[in-house]
Amino acid sequence: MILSEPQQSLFKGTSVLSEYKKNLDQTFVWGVSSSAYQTEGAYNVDGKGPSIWDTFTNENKNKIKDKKNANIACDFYSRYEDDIKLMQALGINHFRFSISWARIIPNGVGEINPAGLAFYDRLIDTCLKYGITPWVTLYHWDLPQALENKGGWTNREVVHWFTDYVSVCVKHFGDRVSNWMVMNEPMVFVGAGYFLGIHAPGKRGMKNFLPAIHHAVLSMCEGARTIKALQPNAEVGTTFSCSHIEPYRNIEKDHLAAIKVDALLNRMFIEPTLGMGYPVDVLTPLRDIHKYILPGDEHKMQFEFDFIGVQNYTREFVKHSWFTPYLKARLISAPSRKVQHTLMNWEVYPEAIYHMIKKFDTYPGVKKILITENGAAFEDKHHETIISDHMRTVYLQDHIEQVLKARSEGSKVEGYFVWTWTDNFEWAEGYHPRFGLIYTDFNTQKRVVKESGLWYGNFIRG
Ligand code: IFM
Repeated sequence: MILSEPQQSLFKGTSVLSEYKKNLDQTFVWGVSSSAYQTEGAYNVDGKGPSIWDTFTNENKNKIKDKKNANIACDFYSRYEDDIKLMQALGINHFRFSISWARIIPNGVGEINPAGLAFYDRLIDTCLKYGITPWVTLYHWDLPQALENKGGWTNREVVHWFTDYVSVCVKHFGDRVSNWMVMNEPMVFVGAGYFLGIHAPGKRGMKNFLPAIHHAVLSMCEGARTIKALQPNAEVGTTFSCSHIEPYRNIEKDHLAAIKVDALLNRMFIEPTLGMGYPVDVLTPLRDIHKYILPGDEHKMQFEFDFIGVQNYTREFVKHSWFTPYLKARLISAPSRKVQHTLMNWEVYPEAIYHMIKKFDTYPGVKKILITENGAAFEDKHHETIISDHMRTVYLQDHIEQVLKARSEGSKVEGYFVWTWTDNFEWAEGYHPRFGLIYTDFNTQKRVVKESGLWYGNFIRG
C-alpha cells in the first residue's frame, strides 16, 4: 500500500522516535497546554471582573490583528466538559490550563467571586472524573484591570495582591490540584506589555519595564513560597520562554550582541530565582533595576522550584545594530533568512529545544525540567473527513525526538506539553495563527481533531 505524505508522518514513530519512546518510563508526562484568556470567553459573565486583556482588546482594537478580541474565544467556559471528554478519547491525560485572576477576585484584591471558584471547581472535577491530571498556571497574563489602574506590575504592592490571590486558589483547589505553575513566561508579558507596548496593558519604556521585571520576579518566588506553606506536598514550578540564540555573523560584534540577547530572553528571570542575581553585567542598559531592589529582596527573589517549565519554539539569529536603542542588537527574522518558518515567522529548528534543555539542565539549582509548551502555527488543509496539518505533525515529531534525545543523554526532562489543545486567541495576532491539535470553527464552536491530534494521541498511547 502506498501511503500519502500525511499518512506516512503518522507512522514515523516507528523509527528513532519510537525507539526513544520504548525506553521511556511510564512516569514521563505527556500533555497539552492552554490558558484562560485565550480559550474561556465568558469575559463578563457570572461576576467576572475585567482583565487588562479585556480592556486592551476592546479599547485598542488597532493593536490586534483584524481587531479581534477573546470575549468569546473557544467558549471553553461552557464547553469544557466536551473538550475534556475529547482529550480523554485521544488518550491525553495531563492538561495544563490557567486560572483567570479576575474571575476569582474581580477587583484583584478583596471580595471573592463564588461563581468564579465554582467554574474552576467544575473544570478540575471534570478533569479528575475523566482521569486527566490538572496542571494549573496561576498567572497567564490576564491581570485584573482594577490592579492595572493602580500601576499593575510596576507597583510593588502587586507582590501582596498576587500572593493573596495565590493563597485563595491554593486553599480552595489544593485538595485536588497538586501541580502548580506560578507564572507563564514572565519575560513575554513584561517585555511585550511594559516595554514594547504591543501586549496589554500597552505600556512602554524602561521606567515601566524595570520595576515590572523586579516585581514579577518577587511575585513568582513569594507566590511559590505561599503555595508550599499551604500545601507542602505540592509540586511547584514556574515557566520560562526561551529561544536558542546564535550570532548572525562570526564576528565579535555579533557574538557580543548574541550574549546580550541571550541574557535578556533566557537568563533574566531564571537566574535571580537561583540566587545568581540579574545578568546585568552583560546587560548593562538594565543596570538601573537595582534601584527597585530593596534590602531583604535578595532572599525574597529566590525559590527552590520543584520543576521549571521550559517553553521553546525556535532559535534566533542576532546581529549588532547601532540603531537599536539600549541593546544595540537586533534579530534577523526567519523569512529574511529564507529558512522554513511557521505562521508566526518563527524558524522551524528542532535542535533549539535540545539546546535549551541542555542550557537549563546545567544550572545546579534546576531540579527537574518539563517542556510546558512547544508547538507550531501552520495553515490547516480541510478535506472531507479530516483536517490535515502535516507540517505540525512533523514539527511535533521532530521536537519530541530532540526532547527525548536530551533525556536519553541524562538531562532531567520529565514531561512534554503541546501548545495547544484547541485553536485559540493568539494575543496580538488574533485568531489567524492556529496552533491547535483540535480545529476550532469560531463561528459554530465545532471542534474537529486534526491529523496532528490523532498522531499525538496514538503516540502517547504507544
Ligand atoms: O499562545 C502563546 C502562549 O500564550 C504563551 N506561549 C507562546 C504561545 C504561542 O505564541
